[in-house]
Amino acid sequence: MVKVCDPKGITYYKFVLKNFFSRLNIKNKYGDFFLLINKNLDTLIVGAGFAGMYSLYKQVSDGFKSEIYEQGDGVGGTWYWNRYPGARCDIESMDYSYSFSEELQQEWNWKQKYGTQPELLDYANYVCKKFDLKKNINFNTKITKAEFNNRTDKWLVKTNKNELIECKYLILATGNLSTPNTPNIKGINNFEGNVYHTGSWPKKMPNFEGRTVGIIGTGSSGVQSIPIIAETAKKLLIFQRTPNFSLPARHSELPVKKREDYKKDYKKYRNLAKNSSFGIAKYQPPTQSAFDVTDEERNKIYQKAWDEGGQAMLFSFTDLLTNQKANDTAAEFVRNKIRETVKDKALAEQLCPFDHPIGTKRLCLDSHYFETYNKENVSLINISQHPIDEINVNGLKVNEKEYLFDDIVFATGFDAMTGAVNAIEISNDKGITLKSTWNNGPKTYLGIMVSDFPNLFMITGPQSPGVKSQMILSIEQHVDFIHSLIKHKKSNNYNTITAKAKNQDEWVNHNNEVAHNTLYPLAHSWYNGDNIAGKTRNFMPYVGGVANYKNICDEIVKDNYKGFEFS
Ligand code: N01
Repeated sequence: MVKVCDPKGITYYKFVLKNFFSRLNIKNKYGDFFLLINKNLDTLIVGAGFAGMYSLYKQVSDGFKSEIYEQGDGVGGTWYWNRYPGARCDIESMDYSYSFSEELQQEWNWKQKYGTQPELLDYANYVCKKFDLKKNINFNTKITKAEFNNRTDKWLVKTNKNELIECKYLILATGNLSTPNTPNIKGINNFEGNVYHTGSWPKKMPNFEGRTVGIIGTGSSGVQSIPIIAETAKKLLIFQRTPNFSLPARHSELPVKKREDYKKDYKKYRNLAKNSSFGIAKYQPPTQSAFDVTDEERNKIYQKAWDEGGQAMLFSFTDLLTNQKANDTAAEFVRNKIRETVKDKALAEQLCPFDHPIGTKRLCLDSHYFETYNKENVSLINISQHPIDEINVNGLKVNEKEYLFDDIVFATGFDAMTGAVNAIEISNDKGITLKSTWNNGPKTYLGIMVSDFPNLFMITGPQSPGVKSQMILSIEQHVDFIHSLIKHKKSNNYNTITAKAKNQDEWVNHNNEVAHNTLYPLAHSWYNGDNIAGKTRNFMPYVGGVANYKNICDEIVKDNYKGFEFS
């Protein structure tokens, strides 16, 4: 219910609001026309992607008064914003889907082996409708600030519409790759043509026919969109700072028989996924080292995985992500494929990655990415030795050379994992902001809570397997865990839950230890925060594997929620 402060609530809110605004240094005279939304919410969830939707479903099903606030005008999160040409999931759709409802997984029919963005968005809308979630979602509303009040043990949350809402629990379902990064290049605002970012693509697909397009970035978004843009653009200029490893996805329609067979055994596949490292049923832990076989046998194994498509290659041997020499065998196999595909030998060499071990950046999956460089209308501009000097009215300049185009596409990624959380000014009862506590890199307990920030939860936050796993599986595991914490608190009449600092420190150390036993930290990547100027370098995802992580969480629950403090 929306209302202007009623006289009954006035004293209480007067205090809270004054406190809230004085700290935020906003000159605002409370008492005049302040819009207070008095909803008696148990839970406020930020974001209506897959994490937010499942969290809402779970909360409402158990009788909690819960609502989502979402800045877009629809559900779907990643799949709502990333509408760029060629956008699709790099995990097969039979895996990349909710498992919490048997009815849902039986009645939804995936059409493509890898879900396309439109298909995934349809799925999100279908789920929203099926579980009647819309009535509890506030669209077009951005959460800007949140402050914990230790008198009421509640969060006071502010929206971009100048509304204030109180809730007991604040759940951040804000996504790991949801804050687009546009690099700070000189003159960036001077360009007079159309400007696009893959991470916030317009709903109406632009028509590139007959146009010259410049694209910056060759990560997953660039690798997916480049072949499609090249199909219609008169000219495509690709500005590449670092080449990337990419494997053929081998997309296809999903044969009906395969889909129905999978459905018959869904329980088995979901269990296999839960007990794997990356949360994908078919990628079970390998059993042999790359050096347990001869060179010829190894290449046969890589070739089989290459022909199969997807990320199978990475699961060929136990030591690909821990031993540089083992990794080199896979990396060279892929470089040779690039050399075989790209006709111009010098160009092929420029497309070969040498700067990082294969798999230590998110491995791209493509459809004819390298083949695209054989097209006459496509040019690679290698900016590894010389960055872009400036963007100007008609294009950009590199090393004094001018490149002209009609449209520019930034495929320049995201402020990953912490960007969306830090975009909300979250402060605890001592007035300390979460952003400032994360100045030297994020610290969390299990990627779920942060000590000193009571009743605040993150779904797939830093130091959890999220981005290194089948995301929806990790989302479900986190939502279930958070829900069990909240129910435990409620049934024992506690007011607050928080993570203990000591356990948080131990968890962060464990994360670092696990990561530093692998090759992951060697790459310059968003996993380390390297792509954002000024961001402290810190390996953020948990790479100990989905199954290990789940076992740790289960043990914590058995041990009376070890590391969490209820008061
Ligand atoms: O972003 P990225 P992305 N000048 O950070 C370049 C997921 N995803 O949107 O490598 C010039 O990977 C930058 O260069 P460099 C997936 O997890 C999934 O492509 O830093 N270039 C790089 O080439 C993925 O990992 C799918 O030297 C600049 C590119 O921009 C994550 O999202 C599809 C630059 C950014 O690559 C992010 O992928 C898409 C500058 N100033 C995304 N700044 C699926 O398939 C940046 N770059 C599910």
